[in-house]
Parts: sequence; C-alpha cells; structure tokens
Amino acid sequence: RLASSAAAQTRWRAPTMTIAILGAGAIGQLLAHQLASSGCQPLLIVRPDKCCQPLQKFTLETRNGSYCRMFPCLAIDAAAAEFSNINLLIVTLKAYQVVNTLLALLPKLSQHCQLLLLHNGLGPHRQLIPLLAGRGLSLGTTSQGALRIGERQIRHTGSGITQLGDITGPAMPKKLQSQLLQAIPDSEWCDDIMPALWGKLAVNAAINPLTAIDNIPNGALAEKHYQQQIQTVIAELVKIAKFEGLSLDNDTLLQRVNQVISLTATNYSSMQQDIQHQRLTEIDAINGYLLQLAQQHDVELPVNQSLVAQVKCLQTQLMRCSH
Ligand code: KPL
Repeated sequence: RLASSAAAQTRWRAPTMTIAILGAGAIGQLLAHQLASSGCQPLLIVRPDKCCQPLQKFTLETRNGSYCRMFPCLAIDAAAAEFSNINLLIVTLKAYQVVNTLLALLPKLSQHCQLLLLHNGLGPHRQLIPLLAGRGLSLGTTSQGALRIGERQIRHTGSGITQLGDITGPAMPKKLQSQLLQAIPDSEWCDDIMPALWGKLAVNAAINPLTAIDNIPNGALAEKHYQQQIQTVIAELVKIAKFEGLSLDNDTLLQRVNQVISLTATNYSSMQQDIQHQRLTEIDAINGYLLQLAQQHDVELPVNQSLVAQVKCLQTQLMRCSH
C-alpha cells in the first residue's frame, strides 16, 4: 500500500515550470538562491565565456551562514532547443543591455514564455513591446541588497520589498506568480505596477547621479545643499509623470528618497560604483528616461538635464582613460 501511494504521488506531481534567469549578477544570483530555497531549480543563462560547465557552484552569504548550491547554466548562444522549455525568463541585466540581448534571444524562446524585467530605471520595455510577438511582459522592482564578492559568490546585504506586475500581453500565469511570491521575501503582486516603478525611479534619479558626480556615499545627500537639488529632481519627475497620466505625490516621494538615504547611508550607489569602476552607467534609463519623456511632451527639466550631462561627461572621460 505504501509503495502504491508513493507511486501515485510520483504520478500526480504537478508539472514544474522552468524559470530561467538571464544576467547572473548580484540580483540574478540572489533570486536564483531564493528560488532554489523554495523548491524551484532555476536555470542561469550566462555569457558563453562564463559557461565552462553545465552545473556550477554558487555561494550566498547571509547573516545566518553560507549556502552553496549547484545551478544548471546555459550559454546564451546555445542551440534554440535548449531554450524552448523556459516558462519564465527573469531578466536581471543592466538596463542598457536588455534590448540588444533579448533581440538575439527572443526568437529562441517559446511563444508562451513570459518575460519579467528587473532593472534600475525605465524605458527598455517600450522598445521591447513591439518585439514580443504575443508573449507576456511583466516588470518589477526590488529593494533587496546584494553585493557580488566573487564570480559566483554574493552577500545578501539587505532586505527590502520586491514589487511585480504585468505590463502587456498575457498575464503572468498564476502558478509562476505564486512561485515567485513564495520564493522572494517581502514580495507582492501589483495590479498596477507603474506607481511602484516610478517610486523606485524617483529614488534612483535623486540618489544615483549626485553620488556618482561627487563620489560620495548615499548618506552625504542628507546635507542641505544636496537636499535642495533632490527637491528639484523630484519636482521635475512629478511634473513629467503627470504628462504620462500618473499622479505622484511630491512629499511622499521625497520622504521615501530620504528614508533610503538614511537606511543606506554608508553604501555607495550603483552609479557611483559604475563610475569608479569605469563602467557604463544606467543614466539613460534613470534621469535620461525623464528627459526622453520631457522631449516627447515638449517640457524642460533643467536639473535632470544637467545631471545627465555631468554623468555622461564623467562616463566619457573615464572610458577614454581606460582605453
Ligand atoms: O538602487 C540603488 C542603487 O544604488 O542603484 C539605491 C536604492 C540608490 C541604493 O544605493
């Protein structure tokens, strides 16, 4: 009897959904560990030169200890058949890598593969929508902190909420939705994800360029001189959001920015780090996205414009030095 009920259990196990993560940076690796600890076996899609073995060991350090896990890895240039079983592709690339990378990958994905973009800033989804060929697109934002301390080793540096929601096409299947919400701590599904994305955009637009330009930690922005600039960055963001049909509250956003400044006072923003390591920044998808919208609506955003110009200038100087 025991044997037959065990056999029945095996027979009746619900079919598992394949979740793949494109971009094995700090957030991509963190999500892979969180999915694995809730019983999924995520697949990591990596650059061909990083895919030396089909199964690779990844390590997560938390306050409670270290966890080593083996994840299957697939090179992005692998044959199409290997991608056709993916039900959900979570994209954790930098904003500026999203469109070009997906342009090459989309034809290899099944017609039913759902896409979820998780990056700082906004904008790539607008270029992606015409290329989806009927696939569903969801977007998300996370305030979880993760630091990469080795090629396949990360440290979970802070908890924070993760908000996800559909943008266009078929909705995320309920089974995938619940797998994600179960795996990611403090995560929620939003019927309208846009206000959450704009909330995070406000935080990044205020903190990232100022810390990158002046090479300071987030906490330095509590000084009066920065607070005046932050107020204008936010006022300009609220103004352009209104043209996009979104009514955002100036004071709530300012409060949120200042809360992040104090909670992450000793941290360096991703843009400050990108500049220091002579990497391309996400400025085009953050303050640059506001300028794109401003141009469409024929509106001026002088403070955001000046921040974009300063970051781009730094970026060009540093890139030139590194060559
Ligand atoms: O998301 C961030 C970033 O650095 O990109 C913030 C919230 C500003 C934390 O540093």
